[in-house]
Amino acid sequence: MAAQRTFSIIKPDATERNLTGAINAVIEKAGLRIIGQRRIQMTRAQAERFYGVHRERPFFGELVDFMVSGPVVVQVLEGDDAVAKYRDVMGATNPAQAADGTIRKLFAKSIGENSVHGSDSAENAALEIAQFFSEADIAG
Ligand code: 3AN
Repeated sequence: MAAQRTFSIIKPDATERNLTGAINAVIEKAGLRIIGQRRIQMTRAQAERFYGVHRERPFFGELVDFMVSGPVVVQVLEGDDAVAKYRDVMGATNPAQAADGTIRKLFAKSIGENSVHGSDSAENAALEIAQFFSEADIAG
């Protein structure tokens, strides 16, 4: 199978607890390669655009506030079936329901402060990667 890319964010609850390396270790152990990575302070406009599909959801304001509350690490991951594989590695949105060994089971604080984002489809991965990376900043 050809290598696929997905987009990941290590969220403020995780950067605040100095967990970037621990999360990257789980990602790499699962066989995904980190082929692009940048630590940024997201602007409110970036967060609102990124989570635009959730604009009508009751937690939208809280979600945007959280995503701009501290630095995040945006990443491009590559590997066989990377989108589905990273969703497996992340675990369920609600850490109480996440499987043992997943990033959210290991590290997430709550359904909102759940440590990582991962794209839900290859199409969205391409759009999300393009929001934060130019090809010059990705080396596979
Ligand atoms: P996932 O990140 O697992 O794909 P989505 O796409 O349903 O989950 O939700 C996007 C983000 O919105 C989640 N990662 C989480 O931070 C936040 N979120 C989802 N559901 C809730 C909720 N009920 N209350 C607060 N925040 C939520």
